[in-house]
Amino acid sequence: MDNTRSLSSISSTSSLLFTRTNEFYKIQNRVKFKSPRALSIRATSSDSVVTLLDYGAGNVRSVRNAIRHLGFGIKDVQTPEDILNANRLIFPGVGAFAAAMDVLNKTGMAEALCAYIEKDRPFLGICLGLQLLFQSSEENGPVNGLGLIPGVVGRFDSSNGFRVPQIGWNALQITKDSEILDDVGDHHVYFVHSYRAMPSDDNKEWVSSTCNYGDNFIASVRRGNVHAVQFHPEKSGDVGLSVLRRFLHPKTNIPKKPTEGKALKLAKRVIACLDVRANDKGDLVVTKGDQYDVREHTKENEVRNLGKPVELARQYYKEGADEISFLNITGFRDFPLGDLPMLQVLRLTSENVFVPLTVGGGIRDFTDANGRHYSSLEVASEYFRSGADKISIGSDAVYAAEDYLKTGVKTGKSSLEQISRVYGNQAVVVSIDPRRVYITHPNDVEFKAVRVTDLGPNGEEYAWYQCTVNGGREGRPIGAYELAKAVEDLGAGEILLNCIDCDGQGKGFDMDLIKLISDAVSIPVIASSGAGAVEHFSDVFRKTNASAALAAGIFHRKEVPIQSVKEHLYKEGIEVRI
Ligand code: 1PR
Repeated sequence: MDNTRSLSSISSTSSLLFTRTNEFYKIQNRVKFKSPRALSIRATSSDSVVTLLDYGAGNVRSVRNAIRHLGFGIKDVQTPEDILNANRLIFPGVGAFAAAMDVLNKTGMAEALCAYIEKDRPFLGICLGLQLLFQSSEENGPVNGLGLIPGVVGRFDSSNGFRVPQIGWNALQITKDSEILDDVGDHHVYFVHSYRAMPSDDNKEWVSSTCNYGDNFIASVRRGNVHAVQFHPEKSGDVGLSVLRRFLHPKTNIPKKPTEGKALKLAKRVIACLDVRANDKGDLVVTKGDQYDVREHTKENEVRNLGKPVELARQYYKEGADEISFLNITGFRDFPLGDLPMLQVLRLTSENVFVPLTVGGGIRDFTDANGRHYSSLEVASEYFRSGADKISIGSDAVYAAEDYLKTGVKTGKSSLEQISRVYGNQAVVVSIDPRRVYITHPNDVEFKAVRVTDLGPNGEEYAWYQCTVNGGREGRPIGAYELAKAVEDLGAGEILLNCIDCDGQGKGFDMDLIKLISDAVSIPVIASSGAGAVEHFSDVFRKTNASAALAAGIFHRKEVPIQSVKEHLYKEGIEVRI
C-alpha cells in the first residue's frame, strides 16, 4: 500500500490510539471519588440493558459483541454509582491483577463492587474478573484483591511439563448447580491465563466447577446471583454464548440442552490461518503462497485470490475452527494503521465470530511522513481494540531476539516486551518464518542443528533452521531454536512456527523442526505449514509437543474441511473440541 495515501487517513485514527495506561488514567480522572456505602440504589434501568465494567485494559470488544448478539444493550460504568445501580453487571477483567486493583481502588469502584456483590445483585466476572474476587494474588505481588472469596491466586506450575500460559479449550468438572453452566456439560470452554485460584475448604461454598491443568483449579464460582468464570464465554463458541445467555435471562425457562460433548482435558487446537494482503486492484484478499510466493505463475502474475477475509473467517468459525489467525503479510513494508481495511476486517469478524482472533503483520515502531511516531504498542492497542485477542510479531521479534542474545540484556523496549508487559504474555504470539539449511555436520554452524528425517539434496544428514524477516525475503544470523528460547525469555506467550520449505506443499508438517522447538520452550507452540491431509494433524500431535496445528491452503481450497480434521483426531483418540 502507498504510505502517502494511507497516512492521510491516519489522523482520524490517531485520536483512537491510546495505551492501556492512558486509558486507566482517563478513567481515574473521570470517576468521582465518593464512598459508595453512602450511596443509595436508584430505580433499576431496563431489563434489556446490561452494565459493563470496562476499565480499558484490553480487548472487551468480544464481550460487547456477544452481549449485543444476544439482544442486549450495554451501559458502560462511568462512576461507582453506575455499579450500584446496575440491574445486571458484567465485569470482564483483563490485564494484570495489580493494575486492575489499582484502578478499582483509586476510582472507588472496588468498594462499589463489594457493596453490589454483598447485596447479592446479579454479577458475572470473567477471567481476571473472577480472580479479583479473591483475597490476594501472587501476580507481581502479593497484591490484595477484593477479598470476597477466601484464597490466593497463584501461578500455574510449569515444572510438571504443563505449558504456561494455559491457552486453549479445556473441560469443566461441575461441582454444583450453577444455572449458567447448564448447557456446558461435557463441552470444552476456552481458557487463557497463567494464574489461577485453587479450591479449598474455605472457599468450597463458592466453587461451582473446577478444571484440571496440572492441578485442579477453580473454573467458576457461584453464590446466589453472583457468578464468575475463569474461562472466556465470549470466546467459547456456542457453548460460551449459552453461558452468557443464561446469565442474562435467568428467569426464563431455557430448556437444558442434552450433553453431546466429549471433553476430558485440554484439547489440541485446529487453527485456520488467513494470509491477507491488498491485491493489485487494492482490494484486501485472502491469499496463499507456495513457499511464501503468493503470485499466480501466469502472464498477469496476479496475487492469488482465495476469498474475502471476513466471509472466510465466519465460515471457518461455523465449521469448528478453534481459533482464526489473520496475517497481514505485507505489514512489514506497509504501516498497518494505514491499512484501515485490516482493522475493519477485525471489527466485522469479531461481531459474530466467538473464538479467539489473532492478528499479525507490521507490529513495530513506525514514523510517518509527518514525523509522527507510532510505537508498536500503539499499533497493537489498535488491533486489540478492533477485536484481536492476540497479536503476532514476526520480523520485529527477530531483531529483538538478536539484540538480546548479543547483549544478554532485556531492555524492556522491544515491541515484544512492551506489549506483553501491558497486555500480558498470553496476548503475544511470535511468528517464526524459518528456512531449512542442510549441513553435513552439526558443528558446521553455531546454531542448533537437528538430524533430519529426510536427507538433504546432497545426502546431508543435518539441518539448521535459519530465521527470516520481511516475509521470508531476508535470512538472518539466528536459528529458530535460539529465537524461540530468546522470545520466550522476552515475554512471548506462544509461538507460531511456520516453515518456508513446507508452506503450501501439502506434504505434512516439518516434524524435525516442530519437535525441536516444542521441546525447547515451555510456552505453547502452534505447528504451521504443509498440512495436506487429516493424517498430518494426527501425526504432528502424536510425534511432537505442539499444542495446536494451523493450516491455510487445504481449508481455502476446500480440500479438507475443518470438521473432518476434528473427526479424524477424535477417532484417533486425540482430545479435540467437537
Ligand atoms: O514480519 O511482523 O510484519 O509479520 C509478517 C507475518 O506475515 C508473519 O507472521 C509471516 O509469517 C507472514 N508472512 C509474510 N509473508 C508471507 C508469505 O506467505 N509471503 N505468510 C507470510 C506466512 C505462513 C503461514 C501459512 C502456513 C500454512 N504464511 O501463515 O498460513 O504456512 O500454510 P499451508 O497450510 O497452506 O501450508 P511481520
